[in-house]
Amino acid sequence: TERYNAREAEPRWQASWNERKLFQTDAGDARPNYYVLEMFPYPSGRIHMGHVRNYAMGDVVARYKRAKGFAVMHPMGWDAFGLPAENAAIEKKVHPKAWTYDNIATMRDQLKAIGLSLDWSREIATCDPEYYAQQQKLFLDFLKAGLAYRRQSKVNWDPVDNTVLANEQVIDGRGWRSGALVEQRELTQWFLKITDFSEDLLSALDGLTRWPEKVRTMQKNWIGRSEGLLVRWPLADAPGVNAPAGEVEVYTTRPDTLFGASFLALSADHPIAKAMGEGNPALSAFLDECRRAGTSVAALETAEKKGFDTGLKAKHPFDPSWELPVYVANFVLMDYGTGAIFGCPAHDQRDLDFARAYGLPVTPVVAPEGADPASVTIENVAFDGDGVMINSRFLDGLSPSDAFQEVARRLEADELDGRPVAARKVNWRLRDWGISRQRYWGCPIPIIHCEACGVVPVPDDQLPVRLPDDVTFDQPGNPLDRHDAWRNVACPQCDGPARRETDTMDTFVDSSWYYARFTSPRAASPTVKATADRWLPVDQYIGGVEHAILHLLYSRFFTRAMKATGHVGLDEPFAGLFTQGMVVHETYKDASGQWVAPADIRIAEEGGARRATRLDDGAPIEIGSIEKMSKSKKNVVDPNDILGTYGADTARWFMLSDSPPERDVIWTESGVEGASRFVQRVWRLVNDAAAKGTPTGTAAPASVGPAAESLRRAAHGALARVEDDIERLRFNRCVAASYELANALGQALQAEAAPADDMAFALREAAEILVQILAPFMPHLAEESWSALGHATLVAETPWPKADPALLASDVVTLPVQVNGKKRDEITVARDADAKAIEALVRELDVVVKAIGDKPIRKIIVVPQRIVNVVV
Ligand code: ANZ
Ligand code: ZN
Repeated sequence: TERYNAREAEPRWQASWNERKLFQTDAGDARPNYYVLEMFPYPSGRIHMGHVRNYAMGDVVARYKRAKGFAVMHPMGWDAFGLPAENAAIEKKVHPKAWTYDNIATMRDQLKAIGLSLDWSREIATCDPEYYAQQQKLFLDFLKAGLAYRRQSKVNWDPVDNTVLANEQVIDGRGWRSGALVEQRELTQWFLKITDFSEDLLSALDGLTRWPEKVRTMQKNWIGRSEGLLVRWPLADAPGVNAPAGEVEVYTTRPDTLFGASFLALSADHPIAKAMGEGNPALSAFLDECRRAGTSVAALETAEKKGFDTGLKAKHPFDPSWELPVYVANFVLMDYGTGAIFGCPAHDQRDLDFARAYGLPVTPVVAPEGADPASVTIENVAFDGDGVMINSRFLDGLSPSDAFQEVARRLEADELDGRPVAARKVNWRLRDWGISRQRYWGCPIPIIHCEACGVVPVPDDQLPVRLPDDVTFDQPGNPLDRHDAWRNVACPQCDGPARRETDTMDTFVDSSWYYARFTSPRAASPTVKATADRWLPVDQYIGGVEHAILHLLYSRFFTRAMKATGHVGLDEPFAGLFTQGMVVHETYKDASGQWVAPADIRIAEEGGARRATRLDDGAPIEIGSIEKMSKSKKNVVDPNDILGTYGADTARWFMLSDSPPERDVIWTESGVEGASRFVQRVWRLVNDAAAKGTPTGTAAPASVGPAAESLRRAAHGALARVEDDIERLRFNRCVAASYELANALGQALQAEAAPADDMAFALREAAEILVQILAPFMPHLAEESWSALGHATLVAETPWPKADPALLASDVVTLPVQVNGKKRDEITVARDADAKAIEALVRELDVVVKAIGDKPIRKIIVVPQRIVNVVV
């Protein structure tokens, strides 16, 4: 047989799939539907290996489900708005639109070359007016429903470039281009009311049983429901201190630790801090410093804890004679709780760091269970575990949770100026979603500002608000602000002078509903509800774990908001979620410490050690750690090179072969070569089996000898395993099962020069099953092989074969293991294992060892093929 020529075969099969429109999903299709979706790519320029892995996984599921008789929707599109296009415009002087659509064209061709079973007729790009017109309608519907609103909020302001910066453009507190210290400015911005759904977004996570546990936990933490207490602390008179009289209200989730308090701390934006800053230059400078440091939670968590003693004293709610200092501290956020805390250093790490820096007392009030209260001390690690209350007067001896209740009960009953000292409060970390971006390359917010009428929604018949093409990037700032002809319009209500909103939407908005748009991608409304409801939720969503929080949470919110506005009839967009690992690669450095690309080196094995040298001059190269493929470390392998050398099937196969899909896969040249050899091996096996096997469609012979039976078992066993493993997305195990079947088929072919009828049948059957289980993974090789086996139809149109249960009867049995009549465990052993062997296994079982403790075993009763009982 000639070698299989992937470069010739792959485009040929892709053309036949296209001709037959095999992957287009028809709205009228009566079969049960299945929606598989991979997170759509940002058109950055080229497809990278991470994309190949992601889409290869989705394609296995799509092709398998199609073979199983589902009407499969498997669409593709482009998350096409965003900052990189504007940066390209500034740096390379290309228009964002041209840059984006060029990239899309390149990447579309690349994706097509991978042979993915995508329905390209549904392709969308979020920067198409056809798409964002509908997004503008959604926004206006949300506005009507009270799910969108305007308020003042902070932005990063670059005082040199006079422009707003996105968070990723602020590097170490400075503007990325100007290097100027970034300031926080207040702007009026648009918000979406995700907090209306906090409770539901949280509780519905429990129903998402086909989501990774870790993603659900991350969402839970992000939504951040906490139960706590608002506690009012009266301020002591402070002669000589310029302070408003009154009180400080704090929010705490640990009122049980109230007797361990050693200070109060205010946010730099707290009204008291602001008022005191007026007449106090030192404090005022400190407040400025806090505001500059960045407002992200991450920035606050890592920054050194700093404070400023205001000189104010607050009185303890249980003891007015106990006065605590009031600081302004950089780790207290204004938009959480009340913007003020009491610090309990012994039981909160931030408070402890702060107390150590400012010489404040550290009093433990919770002793770990079983510890001697007298000996509990805190060094540099705060204790946040459970235990028993100490040093806490009437709380001593209680558990922290009982102490919480006791404090709440007492302070709710106590009064200060005629109102309760404390009130219970549920707090949420989740904030409303600010979507205004002062950028050009995004979806225009369809609003007009009129001097007379105020905020006026753009009327339906004037939608979409299109982005103007004639913009310039020669000055910093948003080009829409400078585009008078676009900006200045007549008010739709009074016809008076008005101007358009020049902010565009956060690109996360674009990706929050694209999965719904795919169901009716050309409709003149955001969705066609009945069609959306037929396809949604997405049965299997696959993407990177980096989107575990924001993208998924925003999408879950959008689905709810779209339901509230009549566009869909469900709450949860993604029934199944899978987060795949990354593609990683070794790194290489030359003697001067510069990164070197894998393509520029040679690696040789010498006495078991690997040594690298540079291809051109033989200079030694240091082999470094294995890292995520990235341009900066030069350890990227371009999918195009791999496709050109080995073909798409090899790349797809290797991507899914080595590691479990949720883990990282290490890209190695030897691994790819191994995959490529397997492609050729399958091709030889198939041709050999075609020659020696029975013709297509021959029925099974009446009697089958042991050798043929054993091959049939191998084939049906592999088929059943692959089916089960695809359902569970365990692709690497499918690969292993395929290798085993290929081995069994290879051995049988070698043993049989002229097979009898039963073996001829088994050879053919095994070859066909092998091709069919490979088809979702290596679809081109599978078509070529299917045709070599004499089929006139495509394997892509062929139903998934059924494993014969009679050939699956396993030769192992599972036995329950009892200790004194109580079931503790089970073991799986060979059906014909003898009592002695079973006894030996049972003695070593962890649960048995634990259950009997140090008692001697009196007897082990083994009933072969039934049960084992250990008597102590
Ligand atoms: C006293 C205390 C003692 C606290 C202790 C914790 C441990 P979660 O659970 O995330 O809601 N806190 C409250 N408002 C804050 C703000 N605006 N900025 C920074 N920290 C703030 O966190 C609630 C806890 O975070 C609160 O409980 C408060 O510190 C702090 F051993 O009060 B705690
Ligand atoms: Zn008007």
